Amino acid sequence: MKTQPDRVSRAGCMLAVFLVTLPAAVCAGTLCFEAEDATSIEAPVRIWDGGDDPADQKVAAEASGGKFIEIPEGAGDPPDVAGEAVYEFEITQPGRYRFWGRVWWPNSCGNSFTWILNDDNPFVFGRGGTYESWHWVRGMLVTLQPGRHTLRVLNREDGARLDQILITRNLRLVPMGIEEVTVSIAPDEVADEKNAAAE
Ligand SMILES: [Ca+2]
Repeated sequence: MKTQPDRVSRAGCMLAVFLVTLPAAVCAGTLCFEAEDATSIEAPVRIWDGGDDPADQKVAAEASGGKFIEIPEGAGDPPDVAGEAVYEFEITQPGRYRFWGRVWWPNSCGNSFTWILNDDNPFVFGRGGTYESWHWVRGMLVTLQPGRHTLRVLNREDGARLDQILITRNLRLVPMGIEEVTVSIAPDEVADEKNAAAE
């Protein structure tokens, strides 16, 4: 597993957002976690399986943690095929939050997910025209109250890939490259282990 020694570099920052089970230091109200650390995943959404295709190996090498979630090519689209990754996180400060996702699109037929925050209406995330490279895409701008929230990333088009998710109160922040992971939201002992390593 790739080590991330830079996780500790912002340890002195103010606490603004953290996971309910294990608080983690974050800067300026920004929470960033790995897409592959989903609380739960339902097929055909899957964590990249480490295949030996050289092109996929290159994509993985440029992903944070060397992993990402994806809708496999040919998996099928809704309503015939569902599937989702679910993320649960804790907000401690009320305010306006911008959501971002670090994505890799193969083409115009695989450049979106459906994101649903709590019980909000579905948000079509993506549809950009940058293909075959990791880049950040802007998501919802929402007002959040302190407490636990759930983000669902649903299958919308096969071929789409998601590396990191970033949630921030800094509305001027534009993420660049691989962002520092502030907290692991993976369930149970996996998250505990990763968060302990990051402290
Ligand atoms: Ca990742």
